Amino acid sequence: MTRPGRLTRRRLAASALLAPGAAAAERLEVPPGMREQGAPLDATSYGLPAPTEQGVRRRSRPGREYQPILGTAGSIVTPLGDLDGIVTPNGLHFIRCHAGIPAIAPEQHRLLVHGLVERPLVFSMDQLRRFPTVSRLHFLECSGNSPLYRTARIRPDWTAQDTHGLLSCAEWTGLRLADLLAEVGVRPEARWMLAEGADAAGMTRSIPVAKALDDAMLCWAQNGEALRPEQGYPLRLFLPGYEGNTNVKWLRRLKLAAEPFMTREETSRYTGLLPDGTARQFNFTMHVKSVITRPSGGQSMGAPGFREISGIAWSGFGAIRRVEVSVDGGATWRDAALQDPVLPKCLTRFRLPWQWDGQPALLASRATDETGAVQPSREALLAEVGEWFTYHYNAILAWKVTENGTVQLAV
Ligand SMILES: Nc1nc2c(c(=O)[nH]1)N[C@H]1C(S)=C(S)[C@@H](COP(=O)(O)O)O[C@H]1N2
Ligand SMILES: [Mo]
Repeated sequence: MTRPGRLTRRRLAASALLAPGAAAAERLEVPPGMREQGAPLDATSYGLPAPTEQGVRRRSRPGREYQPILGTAGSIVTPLGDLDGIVTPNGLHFIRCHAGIPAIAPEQHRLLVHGLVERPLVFSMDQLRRFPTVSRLHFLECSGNSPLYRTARIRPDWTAQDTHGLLSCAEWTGLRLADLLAEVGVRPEARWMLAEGADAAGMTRSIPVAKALDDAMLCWAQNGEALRPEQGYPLRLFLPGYEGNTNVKWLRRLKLAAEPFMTREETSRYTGLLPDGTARQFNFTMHVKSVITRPSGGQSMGAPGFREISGIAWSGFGAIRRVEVSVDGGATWRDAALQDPVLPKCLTRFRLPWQWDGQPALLASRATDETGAVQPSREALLAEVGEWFTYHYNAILAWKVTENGTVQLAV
């Protein structure tokens, strides 16, 4: 197996980092400093990005015109093309809601655990916080991310926010669901667990008990602070690697049972129709996937010269092992360097140095996870699931760099 390359000093030195003449054109002078005092410190502020960065925002999904305000059922997406590293700032985490964002007072919130358990119990937030706590970095992806199965509505001006923005990554903090289930005593016949939210959506999903006892968490914090209201404040179920929908927000009830509950969200929704007329149900785990975020749709290249191609890769089945990058539409591939940390069920940042000669190029990335699963081509994915499948699109995506330096979606 080829090891991913490292960005060594020698490789960097060998490439001309700047467009010729960039520094020499200006006189070498110390850039001017401020002569006046800066803005005073607001001692009780909650910080905001620099005014010139405030265009980096979530927005509605493509398809129709972008809308400033959505109804209570909708999604808004993360600006992946503007972000660095792997962590999504809380104010930019994507949002998917089926009945708006409920306002829940934490001191009144309760979690009921019942069904096939020895001791049905109700927990307050204070009681939940007395369990041992864990923090883990994980991605969260809506299984409806990347609406690219049917080409009719796809437009070349879509950005990475449009194609992949129902995806975020955060450090999630809470308790291990296994510890809570030990407290109530799961009966041996219990194979499934219903999770229900307190919002008006009546969001309910059946989760295998095996997952609940494995790495499931009940979270109250993301990236060091309390969950945002839109992410499920004060409590959400977090199932690493599972499709976004199963990560029930505003969690109020867990019920253990022998059989799955066959709720709306796992029958008429979140199933996939296969070519033979059967449906793929309980398609929980998000498949291996990647996208180049820089350069990506809507960005412009500027003058020819050195560019770092950079993007993110992830898999719900474990850690990313390898990311290959092509600049010629898949004719040839090179191993990208994987930026530490490379964690299971988490975004991994990859990077590849590239000398752009000013000619048209077709940039694509292909991820492999630790199970050996390789991200499929669009043709291979469609051949497997057919043209009427809806969720879990994970095919390789290409960005077209044009001669005048614009970057467009090429699918
Ligand atoms: N109670 C409740 N939980 C929910 C939802 C919801 O509408 N209500 N939406 C689900 C869907 S479809 C997704 S993709 C994720 C999105 O999580 P986020 O809004 O924190 O990004 O939450 C899931 N959990
Ligand atoms: Mo979703």
